[in-house]
Amino acid sequence: MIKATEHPPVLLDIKWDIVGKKEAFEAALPDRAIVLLDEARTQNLALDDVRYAVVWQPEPGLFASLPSLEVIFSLGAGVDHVVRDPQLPDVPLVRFVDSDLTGRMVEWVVLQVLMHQRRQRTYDRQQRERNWHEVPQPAAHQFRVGIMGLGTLGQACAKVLAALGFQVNGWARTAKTMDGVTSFAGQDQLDGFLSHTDILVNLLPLTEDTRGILSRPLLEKLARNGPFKAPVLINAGRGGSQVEADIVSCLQDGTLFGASLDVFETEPLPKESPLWGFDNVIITPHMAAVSDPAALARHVAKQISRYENGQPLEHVVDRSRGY
Ligand code: NDP
Ligand code: OXD
Repeated sequence: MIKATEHPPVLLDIKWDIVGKKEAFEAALPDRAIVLLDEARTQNLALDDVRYAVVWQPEPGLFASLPSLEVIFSLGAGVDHVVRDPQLPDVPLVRFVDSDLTGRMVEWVVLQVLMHQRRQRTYDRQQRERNWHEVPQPAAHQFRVGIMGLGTLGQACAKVLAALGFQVNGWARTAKTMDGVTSFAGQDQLDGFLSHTDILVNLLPLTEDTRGILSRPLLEKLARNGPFKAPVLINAGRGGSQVEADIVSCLQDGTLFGASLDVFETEPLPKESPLWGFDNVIITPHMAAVSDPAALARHVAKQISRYENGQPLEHVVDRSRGY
């Protein structure tokens, strides 16, 4: 039986890295039962009175088995893993927006930009070879960083990169006004944005419009007159936006100078992927910005409190746009 409390229980369907998550939710929501889906299944608990579910990659059809569901919370900023359910009920879907997550993404993106700009991979190799050799070092202001997706995360990265002296451009569906950042918007301005980009950072959500967008035709439109004479691709958005066969061939034929990839078409990245083998490709295991359990639990508790007190929920996904 689910522990009886005055308040409806919260269901956690978090498949990976469960450590500490249930405890964090119990601390943030001390007056209600926190139920893990796996526990509910093994103990045959009825989920009829679950009104809130916090999910990561829920199995299709899960929501249809929760008759009292009122709000869905995504464990992450992205919601592609939720909206793909054909039986998704018509209830608000709240994504995770939080300064902790944003800060982590800024760290990862800035680190990757600097790793390429400062030629760190070359120095790593030279260190292994005990080789004392300085390579040409263009300054930040000589690079044009183009950020695709100028939302919560893209804007935060843009600010820090601009403060470091990079020329920063951003592309989104709608135009933005940001100090020190040139805004490009919509399909009409995509080619202009790409032709002014030496380092491309993808922070787009995965939707039907952005699936497969990082393909050879797009990569060939990036600038080839920057400091490295070929562009760098950095992707922390979603693997579904990249066509990995194209990225591999662009790395092989010099269309791309290098890449940093945190997300992949298939995760974990299969051992046989050629992407593992490039000197100037940095691979990380979808960890650019992990959701801190305590920050996530505080966010969910705050939104439940707003909802139950008649205030509007924040960070609700626009289902027609898919993000
Ligand atoms: P936001 O919703 O705040 O921003 C999305 C941005 O993408 C907006 O600027 C939006 O434009 C733009 N956009 C969406 N669709 C299009 C399109 N078709 N054409 C042009 N621009 C488009 O999302 P966040 O910044 O919070 O997060 C972005 C993504 O980052 C997440 O969806 C997730 O996939 C990924 N992510 C990855 C993590 C990791 O660890 N690797 C961690 C967290 C997030 P507009 O502003 O005009 O609406
Ligand atoms: C997210 C992620 O969407 O971690 O937050 O990928």
